[in-house]
Amino acid sequence: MAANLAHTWLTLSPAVAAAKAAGRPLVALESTIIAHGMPYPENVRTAREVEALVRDLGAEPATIACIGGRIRIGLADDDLELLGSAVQVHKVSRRDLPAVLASGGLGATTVAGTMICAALAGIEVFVTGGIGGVHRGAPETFDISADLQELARTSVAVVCAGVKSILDIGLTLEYLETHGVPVLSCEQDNFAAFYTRDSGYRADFRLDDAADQARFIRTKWDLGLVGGVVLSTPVPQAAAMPGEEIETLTRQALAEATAQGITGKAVTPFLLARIKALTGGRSLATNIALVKHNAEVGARLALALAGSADSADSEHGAGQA
Ligand code: PSU
Ligand code: MN
Repeated sequence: MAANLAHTWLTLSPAVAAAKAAGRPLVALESTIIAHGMPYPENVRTAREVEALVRDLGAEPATIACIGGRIRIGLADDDLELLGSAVQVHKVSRRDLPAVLASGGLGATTVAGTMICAALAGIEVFVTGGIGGVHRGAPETFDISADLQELARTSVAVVCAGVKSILDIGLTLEYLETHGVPVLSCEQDNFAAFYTRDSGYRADFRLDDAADQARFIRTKWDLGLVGGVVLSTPVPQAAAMPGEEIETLTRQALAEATAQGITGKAVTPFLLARIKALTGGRSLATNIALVKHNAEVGARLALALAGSADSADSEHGAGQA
């Protein structure tokens, strides 16, 4: 009953509704990356370019946000402009979703928030930049992104360039293993590290081909194994940043966060903003390049998954525990 009521909060854009009706593959895109992850106007331009990339590959992009008390699946150009330029946009994870919808506020969905909304809309593939994870120092602070719990419970495949080294990548992978979330990698054996290609940690399974990725994911859901799958793909070589430089700047940003007493949901945006500033904006070009690459990988996966949908019980995909 709750799941049916939840659907009444959704508003699909005409393009998304048409794609759904025609059984064409959809790719969900998050909005926190627009509102809190990149500066204006590059954020809006990138969001539009990513949507165009997905469309060119034959899938329909569905950027997700909370606007005027509705979960909007697929945004118009002026919605993207609003999210990218508004001064106050809520960062919406699982905890925050009821508050922003009930109050009619403007909310950008995180990986966790976007997964929930994508699942409600029946979208199986979601492309982002990097997922949240276990923060360095989490043994003391308990700061573990709600993204990881969401991956454990909500059946959406999340394409990303790994996680940023502002996090403890080893502990993030341990946490995902504990919760039964498979971590796939394409183009290399190791899990990616966002600004750099190699985290130094192996992914669970390497699957370069979209058809193989789709078969893996469909098999998991066919088996009734509820929950997400992480598909990591590295930033293109030409756009990657030097690893030592990122590590030095990350340590500096972390020290500043501690010194300024930054906690809770403010931690990730603070670290992202500081690293952007400390690299003199160079990290932004890397960020844009990796998101676009992720979009290509995600669109191919969505096409492959749509091709495999006939053999599957659709209730297993894109559902919640
Ligand atoms: N990591 C990035 N860029 C981002 C985020 C994470 O490299 O924009 C955003 C995503 O929306 C992610 C959220 O879901 O931050 C995680 O925040 P927290 O650590 O507060 O759960
Ligand atoms: Mn956190």
